[in-house]
Amino acid sequence: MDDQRFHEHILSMELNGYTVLPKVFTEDECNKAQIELENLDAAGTSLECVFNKATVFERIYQVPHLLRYLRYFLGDDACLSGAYGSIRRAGEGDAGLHSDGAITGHNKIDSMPKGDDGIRITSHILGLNVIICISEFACDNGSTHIVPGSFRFPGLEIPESALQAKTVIEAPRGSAIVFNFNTWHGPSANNSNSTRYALLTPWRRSWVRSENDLATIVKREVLERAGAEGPKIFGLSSRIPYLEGWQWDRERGAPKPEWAHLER
Ligand SMILES: O=C(O)CCC(=O)C(=O)O
Ligand SMILES: [Fe+2]
Repeated sequence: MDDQRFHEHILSMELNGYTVLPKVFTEDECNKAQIELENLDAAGTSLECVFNKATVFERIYQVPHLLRYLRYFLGDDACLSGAYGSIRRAGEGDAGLHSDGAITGHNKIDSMPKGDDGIRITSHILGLNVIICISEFACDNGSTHIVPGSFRFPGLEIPESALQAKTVIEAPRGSAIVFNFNTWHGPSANNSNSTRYALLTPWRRSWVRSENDLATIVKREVLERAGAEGPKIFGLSSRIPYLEGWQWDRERGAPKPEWAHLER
């Protein structure tokens, strides 16, 4: 992606709280991902942490223009926070709107001190959600709907009047919808005859609590294939030491070799 296009996508995030990045997955990767999602579903396997479940899902953190974009807003050590497969079958309904972070922290009622007066943190982008469209997202097949600009709303409830501004995002197969996790969004009704396939891959600043402790969950061979970027992406290099600081290798997120016997 050239610099001009890149900066157009930056502006779109700043103004609207979302953008659609093209060509994140190829046609071939979409075909493979769709088959793998159906296989997992047929086997009754959960669709969480999919990077551990088929190599095509490792692409979610390997696409240079996507990574550049995420790091522009979240920092060079931005972390993957979760990785879910999504299958929305024909006839599934409109799931309404929400903003993310209500379970992990910044938009969780229990975590909001009285002193904040019900005002959530909207001044900076603390997390981005990335929905990789394994199917085309059309206006009638359960695509993500969103209220543009709603990441600025200060409260934990969306104002009633804003609901009229809800729009369905249309996005080509292989593209990624990237949005500020404070933006109000949700899956719309699938009124088509086909299934909507997607990968839901939220990212966070390294010091914001993730949805899963991926540093612990990621399989060793998956981490190895992620190469030099792996420890940042899976949050090893931002891990809280479980030993004293002098015993800890911060970059690897593990005890120093002489304390390897204390590895948990
Ligand atoms: O499936 C969708 O369209 C929305 C998913 C969503 O809300 C999320 O990933 O946080
Ligand atoms: Fe969401």
